[in-house]
Amino acid sequence: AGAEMDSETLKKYSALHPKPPGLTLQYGTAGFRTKAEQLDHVMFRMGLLAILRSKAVASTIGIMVTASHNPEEDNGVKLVDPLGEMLHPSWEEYATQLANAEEQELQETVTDICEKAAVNQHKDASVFIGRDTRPSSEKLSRSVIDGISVLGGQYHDYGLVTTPQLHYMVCCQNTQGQYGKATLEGYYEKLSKAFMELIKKSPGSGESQRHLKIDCANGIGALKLSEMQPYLPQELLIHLYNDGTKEKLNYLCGADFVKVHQKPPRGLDMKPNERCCSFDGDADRIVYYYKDETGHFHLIDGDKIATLISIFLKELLAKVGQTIKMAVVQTAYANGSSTRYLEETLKVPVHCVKTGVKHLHHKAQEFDVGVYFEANGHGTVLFSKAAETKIRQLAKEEKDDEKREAAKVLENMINLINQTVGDAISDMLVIEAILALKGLSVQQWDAIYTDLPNRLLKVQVTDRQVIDTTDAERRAVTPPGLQEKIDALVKKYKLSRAFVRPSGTEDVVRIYAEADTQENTDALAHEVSLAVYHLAGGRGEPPQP
Ligand code: G16
Repeated sequence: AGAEMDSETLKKYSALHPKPPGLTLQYGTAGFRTKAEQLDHVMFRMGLLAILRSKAVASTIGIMVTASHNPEEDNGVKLVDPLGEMLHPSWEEYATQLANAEEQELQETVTDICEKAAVNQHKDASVFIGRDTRPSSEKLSRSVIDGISVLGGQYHDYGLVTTPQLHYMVCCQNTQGQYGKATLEGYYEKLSKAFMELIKKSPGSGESQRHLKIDCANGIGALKLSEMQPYLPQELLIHLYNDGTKEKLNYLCGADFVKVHQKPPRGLDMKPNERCCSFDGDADRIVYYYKDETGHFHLIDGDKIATLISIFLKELLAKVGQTIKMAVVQTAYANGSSTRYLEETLKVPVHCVKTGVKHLHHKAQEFDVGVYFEANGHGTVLFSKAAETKIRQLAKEEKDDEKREAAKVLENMINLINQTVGDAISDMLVIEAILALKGLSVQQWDAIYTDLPNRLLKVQVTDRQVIDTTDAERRAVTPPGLQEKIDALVKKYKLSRAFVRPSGTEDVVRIYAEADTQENTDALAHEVSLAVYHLAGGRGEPPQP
């Protein structure tokens, strides 16, 4: 049985990870995230929290030390729930309480959480740990281990892994291996096997090789892709760039950089029409792109990934002839053209939720097949238990050849997709398989619909929490007058839309705008950023056009 908490030991260990007095951190879009040097106490305390959570749900819990797309100097922590989901929202409050308790209140806070969350302290506890390649991550993950040890929990340290790999491990462990083997080898084998089964059926398979250039953001993706390379079939040749040996993590490269700046990453030379993609710092996001013959850059973001996957799955579901209902979940950042295409042309219901994978994941669970993607390239597909069982059964027993074959393809898609969370490696293989099976070039994929010109900007304000939003973040409720101002600005342009929201991972306010031309979009985005600067307490120089 798990050890009871010894308050003297807690005090002693906590003193080794002291909280800077007065420092308050908010649980953000994906856990705590800030400058690495402010996080030692948070990591220790999240080690404590993971044990409490593990005892409360009698399952293994995951902790990932990463700040994903943020600059190298930052760090952060993501907590993983039993089936690989993000930490349940009801526990975010406990996480915040624990992270912000002053040294002398720590013991009391732990006891308080145990009471509120009905934690049975006598239960066993187990935690899986992973970390990204940031220089600060190793030390911070040792602080996590200190927290775990104080409360007498078991742990397994996976060391350097991608965030989605850790989610996968946790899910494997808690499903007693049903989801897969909880090892890196198990992960590589599961995905590569499903991928091979899929592309076997593609036209010209065995003869042609597919080349893909990958910008690894100078992060963990490079390490894990090179480990995976020997498992991949010869049909897919991956070429790794920005592998972290020379340059800084996420600096002028990576999925976030490419999406926000709508230009290629540094360090990857692109020939016309070559298919390229970028991972982010912890390999849970992916975007594709190419350059045409005129040198024009084309971004294929999360919305186009969701569309490609939806088209493919819809065709297969029609073939198997079952009433399996599919829906797509997006956020306010989704390009207006993507939503229109999905609803009007593909005739798939679309739902809009707040930013953050936790919100998309939750909504997607309502459907037989829920495709969710953020425009920034973070997403996956969820299959309900019932849909999965039905598909696996049809793949085995269906007499009609065409139906059975379609069910088999769906079954392999289920095996290839990381259903626990968005996963750049898994998403990449899903996309490569679909393109191969449908015989689509990157240009043809891009041409499914035309994006409305769009722009993402950031503005710094003294306190970003003065902005409160509603309607899945599409309208600002405070500060007074801001939404009215945005409405008036949006009216000046055609096909226009704009919204603002405080980031949950960086100390900025994010601005999104789209309109009929890039010029108008940029003008609108700039005007909205000035409105934020003036009405929401702008810091530093006013935004420049
Ligand atoms: C995290 C979340 C994503 C979110 C992104 C930006 O991504 O997991 O869901 O879209 O932050 O969030 P915000 O606009 O609130 O800063 P990552 O890849 O950095 O973990």
